[in-house]
Amino acid sequence: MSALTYATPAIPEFSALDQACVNAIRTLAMDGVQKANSGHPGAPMGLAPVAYCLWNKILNYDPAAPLWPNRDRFVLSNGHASMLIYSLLHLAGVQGDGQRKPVTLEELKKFRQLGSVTPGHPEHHLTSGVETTTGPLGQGIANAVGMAIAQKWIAARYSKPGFESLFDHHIYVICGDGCLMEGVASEAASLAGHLKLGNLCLIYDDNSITIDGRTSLAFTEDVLGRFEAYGWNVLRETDANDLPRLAQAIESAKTTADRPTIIALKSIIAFGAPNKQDTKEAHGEPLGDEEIKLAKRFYGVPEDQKFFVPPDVYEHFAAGIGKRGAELHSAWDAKFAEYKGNFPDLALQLETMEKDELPVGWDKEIPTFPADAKGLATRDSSGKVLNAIAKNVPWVVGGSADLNPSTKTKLTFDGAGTFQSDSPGGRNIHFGVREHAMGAIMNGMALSKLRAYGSGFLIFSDYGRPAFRLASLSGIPVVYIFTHDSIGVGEDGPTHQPIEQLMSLRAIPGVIVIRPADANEVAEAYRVAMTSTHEPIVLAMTRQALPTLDRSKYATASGLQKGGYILADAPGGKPDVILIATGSEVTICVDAYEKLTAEGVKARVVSLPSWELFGKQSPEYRDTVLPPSITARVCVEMGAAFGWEKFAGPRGGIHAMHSYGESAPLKDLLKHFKFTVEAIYDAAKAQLTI
Ligand SMILES: Cc1ncc(C[n+]2csc(CCOP(=O)(O)OP(=O)(O)O)c2C)c(N)n1
Ligand SMILES: [Mg+2]
Repeated sequence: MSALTYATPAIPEFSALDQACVNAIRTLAMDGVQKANSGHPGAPMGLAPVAYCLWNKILNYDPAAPLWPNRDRFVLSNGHASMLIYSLLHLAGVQGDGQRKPVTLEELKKFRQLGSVTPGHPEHHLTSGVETTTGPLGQGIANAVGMAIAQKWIAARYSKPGFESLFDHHIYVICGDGCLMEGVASEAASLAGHLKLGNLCLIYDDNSITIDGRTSLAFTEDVLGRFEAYGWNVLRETDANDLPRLAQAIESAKTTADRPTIIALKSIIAFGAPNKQDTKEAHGEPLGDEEIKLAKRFYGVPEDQKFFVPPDVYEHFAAGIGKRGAELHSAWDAKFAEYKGNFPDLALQLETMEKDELPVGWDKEIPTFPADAKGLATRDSSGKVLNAIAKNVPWVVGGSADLNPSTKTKLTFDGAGTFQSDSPGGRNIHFGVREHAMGAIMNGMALSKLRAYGSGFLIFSDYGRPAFRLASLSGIPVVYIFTHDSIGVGEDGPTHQPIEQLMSLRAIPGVIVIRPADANEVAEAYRVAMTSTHEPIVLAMTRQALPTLDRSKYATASGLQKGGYILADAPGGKPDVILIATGSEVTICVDAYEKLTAEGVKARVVSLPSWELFGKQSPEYRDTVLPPSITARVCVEMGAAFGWEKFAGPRGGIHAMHSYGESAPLKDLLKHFKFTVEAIYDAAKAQLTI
């Protein structure tokens, strides 16, 4: 298992100055945590040598241009060691990128303070050079797998003979025991092994300690054996302070192209702090002034200076990663200009992708669906619209967690292909039954500029929720297509019938949930999804067929763009009662409306496919759709009632689910749970008598 010798071409040389750089990382971390009076000093101290080696000797990264597309990616999956990445970003001189600010010495002193770019855990949207938001353990590993997939995909699609160097970056991740205990990491590592992602290198801080104490308390399996079984290249390193050896190990990982590599590093938490090293006390709390002095004495650096960086340390980083990165970047620019001359269309695609824009004509094939009483399931119209868009947006790449035939998300046009190790340009990804990793991998793909989508049953969105939350927090526009969106699932029964899922997704700040009522609302929902640049989108689709509404009779589906709109109205726009619904319940309301109207009752139907989009409209618009003076209302959704009070108001009724579903044919369920035209009609009439 362990590779004892490495055959690498050039082993970097190391000097006392290199050691000074390592110590600067350590002391900045100790001082930052101490000043904040909170945080984790131990991991950065143990990991400083390997992180230093990687950054200053190996990483192809231009600190002056943190968004350079072919940069090597660095992910700190054990985000609690955030002072490690902040110190590296600072010492390497990583600049702001136009949107996000750099980590200055002042920012290091503001570690964990309001408004700083050095929050408790690294946040992608705040800090220049932070490739992904980490902290919830395990996520970073799965993000990195997504980045590795993206690199392979972009290289396969865009590389041309003689231009391989434009697309050859690597993905490096540091993680700890905690990350490797988490299921999401196992899911992602399993897929990475299957896909033979040789561009991925995981450095495992195998320090045998977590917050509760030794890993012997709860983590005793053969971790590396597991990775071998996944098909990874496994290297074991025992001396976390042997700089040349660490560099060799990383170089060896880099040259192993046929599978991902894990380097297990036996490090010592809080190395150098005499009373705290190798103890759980090095975790989650500052070392204390006295212990910091002792550690600084051990490292041979000034004991009484805080946030001290010897000037030649900055210079050494500039001469290492700085010089290397600048040279590589300018060579890349020249090469890309040549590429652009030879392949202008491909270059334009890459530039459009980098800018988070869409190609001209991206929506030209989105269909309009004719009125049809029988209609089709929104999962089916979704599949058609997705394909129509993906055909014209070459970097739409995604798949499902083993439910392609059900979610209808397969890209079926010529040349779409399947992403596998021998076909890395394929656009259909088989994530396997791994919803959590799918979400986190999608985040990594999107951070590398692919328009990533993933799909499954709405009920299993629960399995991916931590990744959705991080997508939203960090502003990543991934698209989830969740089908089987209600008890309308039918015979599969309550284990497969979502109840609280819609509401719980709506509860994640920043996520836009859209539940279209018919095929034309589906088309509009995809327009919203594709033009989102910073918000994750959830599309909730039915398994069962829904009529395609006659838009010459009812309002046009473009109203979806506003989240909610008047679909059918009372004469003169003066209703006495409003029926409000989403998705499959909209047609039930339309039928109830027709019945009420035939009797002379003045009713209105509001289709409310997206609470979040509706919430973004002006109060005037919202009041036009739902006038506060009209308190007779019936809200209808085959999901949890929780939350609907917002639209029902103090007097309105809520027609929703108050229990789990049942296993039965759809028509029996609709009757049993009273999602019928008659029941809604009755509820509306009852409202008029209150
Ligand atoms: C999903 C998740 N659960 C719990 C935590 C809280 N937490 C932060 S660090 C940590 C222990 C991590 O141990 P390890 O990865 O070995 O880091 P080390 O102690 O070696 O630095 C825990 C449980 C978290 N950040 N994420
Ligand atoms: Mg540990």
